Amino acid sequence: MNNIKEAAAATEISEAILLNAFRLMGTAKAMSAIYEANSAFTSKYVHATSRGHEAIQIALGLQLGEQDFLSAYYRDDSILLSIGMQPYELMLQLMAKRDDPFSGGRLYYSHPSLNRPGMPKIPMQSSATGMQAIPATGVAMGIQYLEKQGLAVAETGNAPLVVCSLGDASVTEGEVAEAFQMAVLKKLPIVYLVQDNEWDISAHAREIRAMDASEYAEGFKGLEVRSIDGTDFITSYQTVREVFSKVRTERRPFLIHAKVPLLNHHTSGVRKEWYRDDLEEQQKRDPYPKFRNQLIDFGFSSDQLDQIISNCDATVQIDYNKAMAAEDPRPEDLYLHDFAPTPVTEEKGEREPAGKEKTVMVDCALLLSRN
Ligand SMILES: Cc1ncc(C[n+]2csc(CCOP(=O)(O)OP(=O)(O)O)c2C)c(N)n1
Ligand SMILES: [Mg+2]
Repeated sequence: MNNIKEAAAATEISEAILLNAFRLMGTAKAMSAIYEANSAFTSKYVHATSRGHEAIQIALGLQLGEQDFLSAYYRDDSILLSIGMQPYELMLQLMAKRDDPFSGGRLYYSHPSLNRPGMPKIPMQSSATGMQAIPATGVAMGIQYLEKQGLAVAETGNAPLVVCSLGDASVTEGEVAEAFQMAVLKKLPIVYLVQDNEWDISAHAREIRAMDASEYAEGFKGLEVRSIDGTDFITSYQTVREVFSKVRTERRPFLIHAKVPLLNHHTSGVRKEWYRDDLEEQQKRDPYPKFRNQLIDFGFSSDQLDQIISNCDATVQIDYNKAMAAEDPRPEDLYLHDFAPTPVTEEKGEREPAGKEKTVMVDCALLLSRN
């Protein structure tokens, strides 16, 4: 690749990032394909993949830093790959293996929790949809508290943010409304990423909601929205770059509404053919050929891209075999990782408001009801 075209340069996304994103997209696609090809084995372990959602997920994952916090949901395996997790590591969780880095083989695929240097921090994720919204918003409130108290001083322009990733259907939940409310009230440094594939397992958007996430967000004054084609890597990367930069400097919430197709089964527990009549139409929106064509237009050669894809396929096959052979949890592991030790064992610092007498919350409530 010597003469990358002006069109590519105009995106202000480097060649290295474009090719890395393509490699990640090829990896996610190869993982989905190998799980499907071995479904008699893999479907014993409930899992969902990001097939169809890869472009927005990779665009976002590549721009998270180690200062950030991520609440990813079960469909976010491309986000996990793009923060640097290896296919082998994700497969360890798929197959409930002992060395699964997220949960030691206890939780389903793509249920991450991570505190690893160089990567965003991931609080443990629930399988219950939408339940990440309030804790993730709480993390953003924690960041704001540390900044207000002068307990955390961030590098200018690179202050931490929280990403809370949600499916379109989960946004209809009350939990999510509460989280949005607090984010706009307190102007928290959080980005809600809503991946809108129009499906809520087998219920279509027209059966479960009267509006989409961007229309809904209009009711939350101060929640700025970007509604985009989440299958377009370039648009997705540029939107995430702009939004992250604003949140890192202006410290206020955003919502990115990314429209995507769902190209795989909802999870391994159901078959899309049973209830969907939009498969052909959604297939046309596959982000992978779209990105490949863009790269060809930019001047990358098809040989170079094909080479990347065959490396992805080979790596994924090797990792799959390695994960199959990895050790299962041992019975005694049941007693490990109950609670993480906390460094905070006593109260220090100034309570708010300063100088006031300490009062237990229940006493405050009793006092109120008496008066
Ligand atoms: C609180 C809760 N209700 C219902 C379910 C069952 N459930 C699992 S996934 C899902 C659909 C979620 O759709 P969406 O949020 O759009 O995400 P998608 O799977 O389409 O990416 C439902 C209803 C659940 N896990 N948790
Ligand atoms: Mg959905």
